[in-house]
Amino acid sequence: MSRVVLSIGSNLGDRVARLQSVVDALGERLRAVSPVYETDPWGGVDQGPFLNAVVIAEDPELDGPGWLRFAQDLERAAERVRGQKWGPRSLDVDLVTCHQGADEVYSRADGLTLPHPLAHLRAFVMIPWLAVDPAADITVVGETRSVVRLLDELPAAERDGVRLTGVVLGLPTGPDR
Ligand code: PH2
Ligand code: MG
Ligand code: MG
Repeated sequence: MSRVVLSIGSNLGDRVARLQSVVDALGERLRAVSPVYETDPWGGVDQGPFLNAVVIAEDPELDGPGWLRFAQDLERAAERVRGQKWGPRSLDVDLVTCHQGADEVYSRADGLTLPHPLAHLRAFVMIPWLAVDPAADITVVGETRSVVRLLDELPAAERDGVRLTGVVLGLPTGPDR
């Protein structure tokens, strides 16, 4: 069994529909969905605001590379064009952390980077993550760090750039829900 934390974002087109597509694709593997936040663009590219959320999911079969393929398939389905680094996108699905049983997956190979090397610098990842897992932690350069503390260490302006919206992503419906 693997458990993944995904950061999802969109700043092009129907942003809510793009985020909802991830929740829909996870179906009964979904364990938690954060509120949706509108966030100032991070990374220095002049572009429109993002909608961001974090989802937590479990799957009995998928491993790290499997979750990466899942994420890339969804980005493709959203007609994502690989453009400018940190630039606008219809849908971005990033793996933040992945646990295989009790073990945190560590990878720097084949395009699979886990844990996400920038998550601890991004209020748009940490604020939604804490909303669904107040005890979240992440390994930063070999050290386990609490996400609450990491967020606290960011400049206030970064936290202020993440604003709660009233948008709620609909949970998947199905025969066993
Ligand atoms: N994603 C980026 C670059 N900058 N800024 C915000 N606020 N949210 C994002 O999801 C985001 C970003 C590229 O992945
Ligand atoms: Mg990203
Ligand atoms: Mg990405």
